[in-house]
Order: sequence, then structure tokens, then C-alpha cells
Amino acid sequence: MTRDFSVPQTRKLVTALPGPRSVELQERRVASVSRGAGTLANIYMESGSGAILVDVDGNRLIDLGCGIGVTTIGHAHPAVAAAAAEQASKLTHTLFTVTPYENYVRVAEKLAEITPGDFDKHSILVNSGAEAVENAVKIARKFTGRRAIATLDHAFHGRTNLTMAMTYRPWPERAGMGPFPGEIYSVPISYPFRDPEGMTGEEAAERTIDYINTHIGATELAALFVEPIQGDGGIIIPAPGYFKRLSEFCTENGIVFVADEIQAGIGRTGTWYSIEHHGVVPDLVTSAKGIAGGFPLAAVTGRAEIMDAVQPGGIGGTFGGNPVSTAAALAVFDVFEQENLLEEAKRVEKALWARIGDWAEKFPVVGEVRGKGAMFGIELVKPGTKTPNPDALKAVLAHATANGVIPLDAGSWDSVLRLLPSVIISDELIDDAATVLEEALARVS
Ligand code: PLZ
Repeated sequence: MTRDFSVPQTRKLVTALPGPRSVELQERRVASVSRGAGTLANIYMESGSGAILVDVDGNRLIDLGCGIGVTTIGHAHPAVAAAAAEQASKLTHTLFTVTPYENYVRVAEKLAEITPGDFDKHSILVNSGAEAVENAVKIARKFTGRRAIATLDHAFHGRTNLTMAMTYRPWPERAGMGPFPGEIYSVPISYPFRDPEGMTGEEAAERTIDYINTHIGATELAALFVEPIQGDGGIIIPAPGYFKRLSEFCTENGIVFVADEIQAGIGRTGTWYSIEHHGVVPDLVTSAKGIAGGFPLAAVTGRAEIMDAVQPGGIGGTFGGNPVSTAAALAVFDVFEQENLLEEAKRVEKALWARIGDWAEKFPVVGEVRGKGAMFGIELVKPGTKTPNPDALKAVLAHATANGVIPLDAGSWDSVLRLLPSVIISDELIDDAATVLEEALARVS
């Protein structure tokens, strides 16, 4: 289909990057914003359309990150802008738990329809991914009467105090900011690139299960949280069969299986939820990021009997599922259907494989290219080894951002180049961005 973009879908640099206005803003920022909010590239943005961001100096940049997987349908989609503006002029807030409104119910209905599983599903809506994960913990504990929570190595589940305890790496996310709550256990994941050669998904699952049995005890465990495709952990895709075996183990032992789909869900990988690639139906699913085209909204959706274990008043929050965010989400769902965006995600996957799939053969610093839909990771290593190469990643990011391409970093060792472009990014933009990244990879090789 042809789309109308308010900005041409091409990269165009009119200044060095960052440009003079960005440099000026950066000086003001350093004087006013906490350095704790670090940034990947100090290029200040003014507008966007489709897969292009326009900075304050008029440069057009290719966005390969979508603000960490949020603007999946493209920047400033006109349908989302119109829905939010219309809702903002009608009603911006009542608090659903004081006096409700239809948008909230419609989003819950839609989530019941698109999440995996053919059973009654209920949802709650909140503001952020971390808040969704926290609520999933509360719900799973209330339902099971158990306390322990397991997460997978390399996981990212958020930055609140509870979700920090569920997030794998200490630096820079956790360092110095504890104490964190107890009864949270990180268990081994299936990481095909780093597991022993030939290890199957089932074998990796048995390793995880053995760890649970010997460190936690299956009957103590309330929930197992998994990202079916890990995002911040470095686009780790567990081996086939891994999640199937884990979900059987959870069912056998009364453990709630939670798919954290905050980064990989809502169509990014060519299916509504990335757990679908593993052929598994989770008990609970978290959604956020891409769900509302950039407006803050997140959800927990799952089996009605689990979601309803919490007493009325046991879950809440002032802004959760607010009228404008939910209006935006309903527009996102419509756009997905009207523009056939699940298919577009598959097109992006094909175009990426065709363009970057041979990088491990071409560049000695590339250990592996892996991905699904519009979610790819390029793991960088010291040539001839599997030793992580964070210096190479730093150099690639510096070259890319100086040349108007904005990818992301990832991985427990800061050595995975992460691509989360919009699913409407053109093949031409993929080609142009890949050329810039290749220049950088050739230099560091
Ligand atoms: N679960 C799987 O990917 C957010 C965080 C950016 P919030 N990941 C990017 C940053 O630097 O904090 C994420 C995720 C998964 C939970 C979260 C948390 O979602 O909306 O950021 O709270």
C-alpha cells in the first residue's frame, strides 16, 4: 500500500551530527537534567514520520530503534494523532476505578482477542511496562498463595524497585540502588549462541528446571517470567522446544507462566505476540511499548480465574488506562489491521535477512545475526572467539549516529547491536542504514 508521510522517507544530513542547535540544547540539558538519565546520542529531535526522525537542525535520520520498540507503526501516525486529539478535547481523565469509560473496556476486549489462548481472559491497564510486571507479580502471588518469582538470566523487566530485582545485570541499572525485595531468582536461559554446541531446547529447559528444583523448589514458585525473545538482554531467542517444556513444567507444578511481551509483543515480530513463535500459550501476558503509538499504556492480560484472584480495590493507580492512551491504542489496533502490519513485519524480517544475514561471514567482529520480524540483534565478539566486544559496539554506534542512523545497544556485556525499526520502514531505508552499519563494521573488523 502507499502511505502519506509528512517527511520524505530518506536520510539527509545538512549539518554535522550533533548539529549546532543540538549542541546548544545539550549544554542546557547538562545544567538542568540529572546525569542518571544517560543518552545514546545527544541529537535532539523535533518531529518524525514513518521511519524518519527530524532533528532540531533539520537533519533527517533513519530510526532503527523506535525509542526502544515503541513507535512500531511509524512516528506520529496520523490515525493515532487524530484519535488522541479528538479524545483529548472530549475527556482526558476520570480514573477508571472511580467512574469508568468505554475505551478501557474496548482495549481489554481487544487484548482478550489478540493474546494467545482460547479461554476467558481479563485485563488490567496501567502506565508503564514495569508497572505491568509488578502487577503480574502481585496477581500471581495472590492466585497461588506462593511468594517466589523466577526470571531468566539476561532478563529486563523494568526499573522500579521490584522489577530491578527481576532485571539481570547490575551495571548500570541496579548498582548502588538497593536493597531490592527478596524471593526473586534468576535461572539459566537457553542462549543458543553461548550454550554448549548442539544443546537442544529441551536440554536447556531441563537445566532451567533443575536449577528451579535445587535453588527454589517448584512448590514454592508463584510465577516464571520469560521474555519469549529477550530485548535488552540482546535479542536472545531460546532454542525450539525450550518454552514448551518450561510451560509444561509450570502447568504440572501450579506455577503461573508469564510472557513479558513488553518489547517483542504487539506485532513487532510478525505475530501479535512473540511467544506464538514458540507454540506456547502463557497464563499471563504483559503488553506495553508499541501498544499506543507512543502514549503511555501497559497491560496485564490472562486467564480470567488468575486475573480475578485479586480482591476489588487490590489493583489500581491514578492514570492507568487513561482515556487518551486507550484512544491511541484503539487507533494502533485499527492501523495494524488496515495496513496489514503483521505482514509488514514479516517483509522487514525478509529484507533484513537478505541485507544483513551474512554479516557473521563477512565481518570477523560479528559472532551472530539473529532476529524475528522487526527485532534483530547482531552480537559483536573479539575476532575468532565468542568473547563479547563492547568496544566494537561503541565504535559502531558512534559511526552510525554521526551518520544519521539510530540503532540501539543491548546485551549483558553491552555487545549486541539491536535493531528495532518500525514495521513500515522501506526496503530502501533498510539498505541505506545497513550500508552505514557495514562501513562501521568494516572499520572495527
Ligand atoms: N519488560 C521486556 O523491554 C523496557 C527500557 C528502557 P517500561 N525495556 C526498555 C530503559 O532504559 O529503561 C521493558 C522491557 C521488558 C519490561 C520493561 C519495562 O518497561 O515501560 O520501561 O517500564
